[in-house]
Amino acid sequence: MSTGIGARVKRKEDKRFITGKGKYTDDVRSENQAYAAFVRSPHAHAKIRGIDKSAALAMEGVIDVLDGHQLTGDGIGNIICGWAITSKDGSAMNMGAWSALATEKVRYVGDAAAVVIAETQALARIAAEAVEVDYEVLPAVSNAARALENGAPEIHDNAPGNLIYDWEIGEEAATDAALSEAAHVTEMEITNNRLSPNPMEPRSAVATYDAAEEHYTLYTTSQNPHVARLVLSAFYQVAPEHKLRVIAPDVGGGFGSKIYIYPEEITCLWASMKTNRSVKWTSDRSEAFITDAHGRDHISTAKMGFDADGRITGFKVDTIANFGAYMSLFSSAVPTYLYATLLSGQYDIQNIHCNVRAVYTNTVPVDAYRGAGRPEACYLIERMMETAAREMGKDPSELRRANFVREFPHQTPVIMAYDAGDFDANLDQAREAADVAGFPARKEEAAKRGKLRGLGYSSYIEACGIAPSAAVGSLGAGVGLWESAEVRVNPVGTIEILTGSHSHGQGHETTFAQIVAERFSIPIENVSIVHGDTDKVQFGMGTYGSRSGAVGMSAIVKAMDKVEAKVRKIAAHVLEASEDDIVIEGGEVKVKGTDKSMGWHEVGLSAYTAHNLPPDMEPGLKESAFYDPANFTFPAGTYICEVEVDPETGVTEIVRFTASDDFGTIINPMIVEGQVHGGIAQGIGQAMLEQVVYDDDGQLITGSYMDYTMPRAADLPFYDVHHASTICPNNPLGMKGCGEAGAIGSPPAVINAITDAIGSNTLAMPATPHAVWSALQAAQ
Ligand code: MCN
Repeated sequence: MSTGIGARVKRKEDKRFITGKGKYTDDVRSENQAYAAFVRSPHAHAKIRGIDKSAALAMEGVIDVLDGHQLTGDGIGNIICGWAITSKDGSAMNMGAWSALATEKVRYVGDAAAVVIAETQALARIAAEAVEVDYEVLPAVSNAARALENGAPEIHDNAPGNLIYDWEIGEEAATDAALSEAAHVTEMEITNNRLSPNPMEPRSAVATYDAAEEHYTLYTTSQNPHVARLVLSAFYQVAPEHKLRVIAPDVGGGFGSKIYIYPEEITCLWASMKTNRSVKWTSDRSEAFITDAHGRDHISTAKMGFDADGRITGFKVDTIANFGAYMSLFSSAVPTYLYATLLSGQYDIQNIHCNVRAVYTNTVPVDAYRGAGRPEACYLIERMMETAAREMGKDPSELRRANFVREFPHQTPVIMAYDAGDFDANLDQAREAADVAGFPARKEEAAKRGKLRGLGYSSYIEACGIAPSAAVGSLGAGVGLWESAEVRVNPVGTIEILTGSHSHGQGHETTFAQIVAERFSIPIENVSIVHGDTDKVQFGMGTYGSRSGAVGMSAIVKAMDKVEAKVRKIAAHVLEASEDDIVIEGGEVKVKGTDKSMGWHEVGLSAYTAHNLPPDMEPGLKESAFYDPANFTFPAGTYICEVEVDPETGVTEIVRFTASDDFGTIINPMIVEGQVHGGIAQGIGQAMLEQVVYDDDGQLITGSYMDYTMPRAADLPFYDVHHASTICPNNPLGMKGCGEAGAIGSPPAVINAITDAIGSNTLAMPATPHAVWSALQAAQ
């Protein structure tokens, strides 16, 4: 059975996961293990007048209680946002100081004022309750629009009016002119609900300081251990880079929330030095709700103009983005370069303008969550398209088709240059599979049963890969977004791949091995993937933005090119042939058209024995490469959702969900389908169930699964997933990312379907039964 590109190889890593043998951060137990518990603010906004540690310190087994003044006093730097955004007036963004432990003020419920280090986790938690923080409670604000109003409580001194930046993209005057001349203008106010990421494994950190070596080791639930090490040393001065090893072992999901460097890791590292103990902290679910970066939370108004033929003439958007109490690592890029640059959707729109105001509120920091900016853009465009079609009395799929980009490369007015795609093919395939032609009959039949049936489309495009480095650098990114790989062929011919990507559910140990096994014609069992350890892997930018396929695997291909070149030289020398005549197939390295050959393992052995190598060749067979892509990749597709609503209760069932995606070359269709399923599940969660709710004073109402509704199997339909691919011209495998597409494309399809069913367009996410029922009542 083939295990190469296109094969549905079962995930190699699943043996250890499904037998309970995965090794996660919380499984790490160091000698001398102590435990951290944070003293978290119950107030959304308060001054710290003082901290009384005496009762906690008096408890037997409490090692120390540390506070923010001690942390900053030891020179630990503030947490930073790594992407500089410049406001339209040329001013720099207003980044408020964020100390891992608060010093003067706490700014959200959950902000840590101190940490207890104790012999057991239970004791640390009990002692944290005994730490008395004297708070002077201040007025708070949780809603981003309200935070911009005159007189709203100000959260950071250097951010007047709570404004972080006021940024724009596109031509405003030209867009206004296009809208004023339009035959039809669709206007909407659209909110994108705030979400909590909820990976299966909560965050955790185990920090160990070795005083003799002046060296730190950090096990952490990270999607990008090298970036963590870089930021921890370069910006937070926790330890010099060469004295800090960061290991992200098995990580049970992240969805973006484990990209960032949080206060807890910084504090554990510093506390391990202070106490000379190994310090472990593991979040529980309640703590995750008040500390893991949230996602989305946009309030937008949008206008889309059309000519008499239904061609879009202009698109204008004004967005307020809630950033929470502090600027997290990538937060500034999310509602700007990952959002507004995608506002052209799949459509040829000549005039686009988008204004974004980023705002502080007394809530958990907001950053990238599966899709990061692109779901917000897609939701806006695709709700507008469906609404415009209804207003103009056009078929929603035909309105989309009338505006599709058909020539590539296509330069949008908002930076992105789409490289390849066939949007008609995805729409056709989805319509066919969803049996759109049979929908009227199904609707009629449902009506006989007293049910309202609706159908909604979403034709999404997204950008992943987030590169090239020079381009993102010019837009304000603090890091390059290339990837690295090392291919180590061992003397016996087995291969280890050291990659800077990090797998936390995406199946890299399988897909990465597939391309190597195919290239060198060896069994997939003979390839292992090494990732997640700064002492083992050369460097890496990690996994987010669905970049590991398009960027991480491209680095592997580049390194394999170098290995192959050396293999050819060795084989040509040993077999006395020309390099051009060497072929690698069937586990052998052969001379084309002859019976001369060497086993793959013999080439490996020759490279290491070095008894008979070409003159001047270095022994060994391992090569590394850094790959910096020429462009983003642009996955795209059409999703069609069909729902049935019970008008008596508002209960909505998704009866059919059809996807047609374009992910370029597909390495493993089974893994890709799994990614699409997971993404759609999260998109349906956003559309119908999930929402982080704060009250006006910044108290979190949805602090547990009693109030925050995660989708369960019974809430989800069977997915009908198809592919109609175009090859990405900008990477050697022709791949486009698939990890976020489902979460990006699905929410508007669901809401478009429900609003179609109930005949009312005033429905916001999440479309709970109560929301749907209320919208129905209002429409009657
Ligand atoms: N793949 C493929 N063919 C393609 C594209 C991808 O076979 N044309 C394979 C890749 O080789 C990889 C997987 O599909 O095994 C996902 O690849 P890619 O789209 O490059 O995404 P990444 O590996 O970079 O993963 C990141 C992406 C993101 S940004 C989020 S958020 C997300 C997601 O992946 N978080 C996840 N999927 C997740 N899945 C799990 N289980 N857990 C998470 O936290």
